[in-house]
Amino acid sequence: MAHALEEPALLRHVTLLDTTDSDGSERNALDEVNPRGFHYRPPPSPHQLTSSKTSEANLFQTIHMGTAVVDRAKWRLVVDGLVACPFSISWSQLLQFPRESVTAFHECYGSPLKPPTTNLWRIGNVIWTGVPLDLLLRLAQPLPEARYVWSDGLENGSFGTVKDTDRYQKDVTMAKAMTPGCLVAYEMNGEPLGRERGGPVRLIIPGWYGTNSTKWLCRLSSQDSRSRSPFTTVYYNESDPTDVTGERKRPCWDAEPNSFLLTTPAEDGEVQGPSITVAGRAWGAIEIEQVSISVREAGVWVERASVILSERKQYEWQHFETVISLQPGRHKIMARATDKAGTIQPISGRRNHAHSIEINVR
Ligand SMILES: Nc1nc2c(c(=O)[nH]1)N[C@H]1C(S)=C(S)[C@@H](COP(=O)(O)O)O[C@H]1N2
Ligand SMILES: [Mo]
Repeated sequence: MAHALEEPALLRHVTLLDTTDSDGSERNALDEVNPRGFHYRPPPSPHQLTSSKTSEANLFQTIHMGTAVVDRAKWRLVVDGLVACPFSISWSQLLQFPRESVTAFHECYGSPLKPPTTNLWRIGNVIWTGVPLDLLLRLAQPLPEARYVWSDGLENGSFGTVKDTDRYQKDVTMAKAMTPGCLVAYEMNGEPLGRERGGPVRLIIPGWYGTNSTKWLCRLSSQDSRSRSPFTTVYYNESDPTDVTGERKRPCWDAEPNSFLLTTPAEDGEVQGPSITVAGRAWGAIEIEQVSISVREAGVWVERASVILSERKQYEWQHFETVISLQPGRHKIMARATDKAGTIQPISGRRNHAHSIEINVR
């Protein structure tokens, strides 16, 4: 992005720090964690996600340890670590920076306490607005060895087997952090971020699972290694399905190709045949190229249609629609997405396994 020229002028809007490692005072903006404990608000079922943009009310929420109640007057974002020019920014300083918006699917990886075999449809598509992440990082001038950016959330607490952790912390590669669309966000769908959404300010890493988009953001630290937080080691560090030994771990970063069947036919709905409109949405870290529609016949999936998707804007989910012909009776229909790198959604055994529905054709 062409942010380099604006940088010197933007230094007026930050407070320079004399240490490259924060003293932790940014954490004073936390008033309390209330309520404490895990909170999950499910989305509607996939076929009810009929609008192309997901409203606040229809977007799932996932909170591990509790909701941070943040004092915006005390809030500061520290940008430190392996950088030449560490600084902090207050809320009013942040508003002096250029703002950008990104339309992106927002998908939860699913519970890290459960095996990766259930497809949970924790998905939506929204517009985030805030300051481009690369702009803030460039202003701090990361050293060449800084290959990761650690992001800290203000809350503390317990989750699963991990007790009394002082913060939520995630990491993102410097390479990804520098790409367009990554934001230090303060609005969703044009509205200020609510408390449960991570307000006043959260990180957005579009294309990656939601877990990487740290809410109640207070620190961005450039580092030469991955974070050792429970949320990057104990959790969200899964067995790499491409490793035959099953021993290698990989971070839950890029969202794998995924899709769901939408509007018509609705789950268990009865529809008039023989021409059936099959529609849905597909998404992934890498743009989806095509979706194949199959019908279960005598115990096997038989492909009936292959839809080439139109070009994706930013990281939005992509719509697909096609017509297939079905005889009267009960039918099982499946959608399977393939991304531009050629990765196909698995039929079973993974969080992103293909969605299928059953319909009665008249
Ligand atoms: N600080 C903090 N950030 C967080 C979380 C959290 O518990 N604490 N949950 C993560 C997870 S797992 C997801 S899926 C997204 C959910 O964002 P949402 O609740 O706005 O949908 O936030 C991520 N960021
Ligand atoms: Mo999540």
